[in-house]
Order: sequence, then C-alpha cells, then structure tokens
Amino acid sequence: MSEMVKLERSGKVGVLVVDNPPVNALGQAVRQGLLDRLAEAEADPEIAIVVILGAGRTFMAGADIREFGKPPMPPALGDVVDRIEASRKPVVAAIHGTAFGGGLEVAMGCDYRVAIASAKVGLPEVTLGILPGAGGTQRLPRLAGVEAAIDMMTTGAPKSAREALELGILDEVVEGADIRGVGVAFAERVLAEGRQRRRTGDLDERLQEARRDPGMIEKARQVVEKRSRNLVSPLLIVDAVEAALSLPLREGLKKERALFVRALETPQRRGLVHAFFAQREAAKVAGLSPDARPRDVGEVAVIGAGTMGGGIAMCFANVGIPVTLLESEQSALDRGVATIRRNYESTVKKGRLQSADMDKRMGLIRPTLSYDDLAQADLVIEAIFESMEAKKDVFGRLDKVAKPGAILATNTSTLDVNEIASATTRPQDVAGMHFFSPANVMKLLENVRASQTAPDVQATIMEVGKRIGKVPVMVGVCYGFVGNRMLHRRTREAIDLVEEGASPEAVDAVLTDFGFPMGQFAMSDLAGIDVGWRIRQERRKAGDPDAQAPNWLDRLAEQGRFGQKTGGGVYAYEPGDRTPRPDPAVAKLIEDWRREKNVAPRIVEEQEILERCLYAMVNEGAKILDEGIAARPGDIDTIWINGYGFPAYRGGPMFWADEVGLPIIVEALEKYAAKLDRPHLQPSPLLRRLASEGKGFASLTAPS
Ligand code: 3H9
Repeated sequence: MSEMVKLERSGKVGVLVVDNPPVNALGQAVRQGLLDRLAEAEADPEIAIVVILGAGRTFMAGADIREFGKPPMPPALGDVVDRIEASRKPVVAAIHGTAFGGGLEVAMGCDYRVAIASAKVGLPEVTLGILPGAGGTQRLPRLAGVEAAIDMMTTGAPKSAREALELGILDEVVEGADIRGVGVAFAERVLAEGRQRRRTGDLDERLQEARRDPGMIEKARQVVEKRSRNLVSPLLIVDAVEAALSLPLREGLKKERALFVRALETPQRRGLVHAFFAQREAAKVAGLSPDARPRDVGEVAVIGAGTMGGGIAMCFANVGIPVTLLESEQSALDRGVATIRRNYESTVKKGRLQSADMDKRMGLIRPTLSYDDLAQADLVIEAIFESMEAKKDVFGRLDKVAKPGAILATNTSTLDVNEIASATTRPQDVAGMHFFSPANVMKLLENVRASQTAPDVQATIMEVGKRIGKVPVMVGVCYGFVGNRMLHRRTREAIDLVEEGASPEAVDAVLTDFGFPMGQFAMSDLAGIDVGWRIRQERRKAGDPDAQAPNWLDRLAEQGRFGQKTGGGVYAYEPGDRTPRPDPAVAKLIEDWRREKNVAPRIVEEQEILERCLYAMVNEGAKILDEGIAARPGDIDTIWINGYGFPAYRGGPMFWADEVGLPIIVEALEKYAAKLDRPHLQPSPLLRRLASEGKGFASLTAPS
C-alpha cells in the first residue's frame, strides 16, 4: 500500500491526501497511490464525494522532473488524470501553494476546483522544454478559452488564484489557511446543493467560441514563433491546442501524448531540466555545514549611490527591508535618490507598481552623508568605483562604525576580496556580493567567499540573496570571479577574430544565432567599451603576462567611442534608439588597424567564430573548476544563464560542452592554439584529462 497517498474520511467526504515532500511531485508512487485510493473511495459506500489535496506547503507542483529521460514507469500521469475524470463519484481539487504542471492537470481532471487566495496555478512545462502531457493542452482551453490557454502554456507564467477564478480555471477562491477544511466544506456544499457532475473533458462552449474565429490558431502561432525564438516546445503547444479544437477529446489527448514524447527527446528539454536542477543545487553552498545558520538581516546599508548602489538599494526596499544609502557628497546623493525615484516612476507608469507602493519603497530608503548612520545596519554593501585604495579606505571606516556581527560586503567585480578584508579587524565578516547591472533587474548574484569569510556569513548572503529575488551562486576569489573571467576570454577571441578578418556584425550574428540575446560587441556597447579598455590597460601596466595586446577596440575607446552612452561604439546608434547599426567609420578604423599591423584579412568561417568564442570560455570554466573557484559545473551554468544571457535551453556553457563532447573541444583548441600561435588557447589540464578519460564535466562532484 502506497504511503504517499492516504484516504481519510470526513463524514461523506473521502479525502485523498498526497504526501510527498517537499512539493508533492507526482512520481510513480504518487500516481499509483492516487489510482489505488480513488478505487477504494469509489468502493466505500459511506463516501459520496472525493477531495484531492496536498499535505505540507503545497498542492502538487507537477510531474516528478527527475523521472524525465528515464524509461516510463506506469501508470502514466495522463491515465491517472483520465481515471479521475471518469470516477464514479464527483471529485474536488482543494488547492493551496502551487498547482503547477501535472498538479494543475490533476486538478483539471476533477469536477470542481477550490483554492485559497494565496494559491497559484500554472502550466510551466514550456520552461522545461516540454508541454503539458497529461491532458493540460486539451482541458485548459475548455476551461479558460483558447487564447488564454495558449498564452499561459507558451509563456509558462503562473496565475494567482483570483486571476484563475476570473479565467474559469477555478470555481471558487476562499480566504483561509486550513486547506482540508476548505476542501471538505466545498465538497459538502456540492452534495447539499445536489450539483451536477462537471467533467472538464465534456465542456465545449469555450472551444465553440474559438472555432468561430478560424484564423485564431494561425495568428497565435505567429505570435508564439516571434516571442519564443529558437524554442521548439511553444510551437508544439500550439499544435496540441489546434488538436483540441479539431479532434474529439480522446484523439486530442493521443496527439498531445505524441507531441509530449517528441519534446521530451529534444536536447532543449535536457538543457532546460539541467538548468532547473543546477540552479537549485547552486543554492546549496558546497562545503558549508548545515549548522551554519544565517545571521538576522533586518537593516541594510549601501555605500555609493551611483547606478549600481542605487539599484542594490532598490532590491532591498522592494522586499520591505529598510536601507541606508550613503554618499560622500550631497549632490551625488541627490542625483542617486532622484534616479531611484525615476526608475520607480517608470514602473508605475507601466502599470507594474502602485504609486502607494512606490512611496512606501522610497520611504524605506534613507539617504545620508554620515558613516555614523550605518551603525545599525546588519549588512553593509559597498558599491563605489573599482579602486582598491578607495575600497580599503571605505572598509577601514566601516570597521570603526559597523556594529559587531554586521556583515561587510563589497560589490567589486574584479578586485581581491581578501585584500579588501585586510583593511578591517574582522575579515571573518567580510564577503563579496557581486550584483549585475541593472542591479534591480538582473537575477544573478555572485556571492564571493574570501579565505576567512565565516560560514554563517556565507549562509547569510545566500539567504539574503534569495530573499531579494536573486539567484545567488557562491564563488571563490580570483580576478573577475566566474562570470567576468570567462567573459574576458570570449571578448579576447571576438576582438582577435575581427582583427583577423571577421566583421563585428558577423561575430555578433553567430552569437545571437546560437541563442544569446545580444552579440559580444552589441553588449560591449551597452556596458561601455571604456570598462574593458581600462581593465586591459591596468593589466598591461601591471605586467600581466596574459594581458591582451593593444587592439582595434582600444583604439575605438581612445577616440571616446564608449558605446551607447556616447552615441556610438562598435556600432552607430540613432538618437533614442538602441538598435545597433554597422558604422562605415568603424569598418575603416578596423581596416586601417589591420594595415598597420600587416594583417591580411582572411575569410573567417562561422564555425570558427563559434568555436573560438565559446570553447575559450569553456576552457576557462575548466580552470575555474580546477582551482575550486566554482564548486560545480552547474554553478557556472547557473551564472551564465542568469547573468550573461547564455540560452537556458542549451543548459549553460559546461553542460553544452558535454553535449558537444570534450574530445572535440580539446582537438579544436589545440588546432587553433597551434595554427594561430596562441598558447592561451591550449586546453587546460582538467579539460584534457576529462576528454582522455571519456568523461564530461557532469562527472565532477562538488567537494564536501
Ligand atoms: C510536468 O508536470 C509534466 C506534465 O505536464 C506531464 C507529465 C506526463 N519534480 O524550487 P525549490 C524539488 S513538468 C521533482 O527550491 P521553492 C527541487 O529540486 C513539471 N523535484 O522550492 C528542490 O529539491 P532540493 C511542472 C522538484 O519553494 C525542492 O523540490 N512543474 C519538482 O523555491 C524545492 O524546490 C514545474 O515545473 C518537481 N516537479 O519553489 C514546477 N519541483 O530540495 C517546478 C521542485 O533537493 N517547481 N522540486 O533541491 C517549481 O517551480 C518550484 O520548485 C516551486 C517551489 C514553485 C514548486
């Protein structure tokens, strides 16, 4: 007898309780348990109606994603849902937490759905590269209408209980927390009122509506194709909904099952499922004892009210945490606060924030010029310009005013956190929190543990990161940490490829075709060419043997073409328009540069562009793993997907490398290193070892 689903009785109501922590995923034992307990409830003469609900914090959050890619284990979820719909007694789903994916499909197999107000429902399968495969594509359009169903399933966006009620997905939403009480009361009412059975599969009204507009599916297909560039499963979802309109339920379900299996076998599904688990794994810091409890963080301070500091302050105000914002001069402070207000105002204008909420958030940001006002902060984040001297000065001052146990974090993107910590008498309280610009928008947070960072400080910055809605990943100290260190490799190849004969547009096109939202040079223009230029100059000055030789991009920067902010960089921009346009002046600058360097431009194939840009990154990723700067390949993948636009459906650079095959990458790197005489392209020892052993990065486990 399955323990994961229990049958309990409350008068005439049989309650099926799914108990499979943490999220009641619909693994094999749950599916079998649902069938068995439902049969028992049907056979029990005392039971007149059945309620299905989830134990713990949620209804069922979907199929068990860990089963994907393995041989199917009966019963199939679709058969379970069909069986619920065919039940001899009426069935009610009582929803709290999240009814996602297969969870919502189970609920749609029921006659009625009641939820508490805080619940959410959705079919997020598309985010995993698949489609609802247990009847969702056939039943959701029957409840919510074709247009809303396509939108929900192709974006994967969840709906609040109230929105779902309006759409017809739910029958009732109630306030309250006791889901068992809510479910039983609703079921008793169904009995008392003698309500008819209401099998979703029998409903036809919303489908009839859609059939009156024969062009609707084609229109939807075009919208979806445009919105979900390169993705396979959104279009399969439209195909499945088309089947719901044109075929009887049974046939439609069969079609859905076939499309589901097709999606399941795609590399995109593998990449997206890897990305899902890698992100959750990254939340657990390798080597950190579970006894390391996060410190309390109720008040925060940010030093520096520039673009970065202002964005960071917003992250905290957005979740109700008071934040003191410190600047050295009144004018800079005023400018910073005004920018924050403008950002909020633009969100209000777009209808995504109430103006009362904006006032509340602005009220939580307390501007100051005095370090004394930082004495109460539990966490201080320094976000001034990149200068070791200036940062050490800030940390020295902080050491004097911060209360004992306060965490002192730096937002540096390149500097040595150990050296910054040495400016204090409490290096155990110092860490890095590397936000990405714009900090209030970008999901990634690279948390940096320095050599003396205390375990509970590490636990705190991860917990706080999650609290402010970021995807935090713990990394170690090195130049550029994980993301920028790998990016520098790609930048270097991109610059060299142009010197050798490729155009900047050709390099960018290869990267956007691969799935990046923007190419290398369009991104440099957005971030500011001066940033990389200054870094390269510093490295040359410091005598770094790995520093890249002066190049055409430096020359562009010398002319003051810093990118979008100066109206032009690698590309030209029309005023008020961020579309990059090829610029003949830049083409000439590149030609002149090649002539001076005696470089005869050659035709550079797309494959070479892709391999050099991405294999160089993978190679650096291998070094990062070897040095322990990142604990797991999945951590690197999470960083690149959430901070640098690496297409999630390719799983991140390290996962992608495994899919390509490490021996292929080693061979290509060796070829380029020899042919171009570029020793820095030689494969790293770890990459070589894994390739020669026939293994992938996935074989590496995190140090405990
Ligand atoms: C589907 O349903 C297909 C069907 O249409 C057709 C089938 C035929 N399976 O995210 P958290 C684990 S596709 C297995 O940190 P939160 C997760 O790995 C599915 N495991 O918590 C983690 O494990 P660990 C459609 C799952 O509170 C733990 O639970 N459904 C699953 O921040 C806690 O997760 C979805 O795509 C799963 N389905 O967020 C929903 N879900 O502790 C996916 C979670 O070992 N899930 N785990 O690291 C979510 O979106 C979030 O987990 C949720 C909770 C919002 C539910």
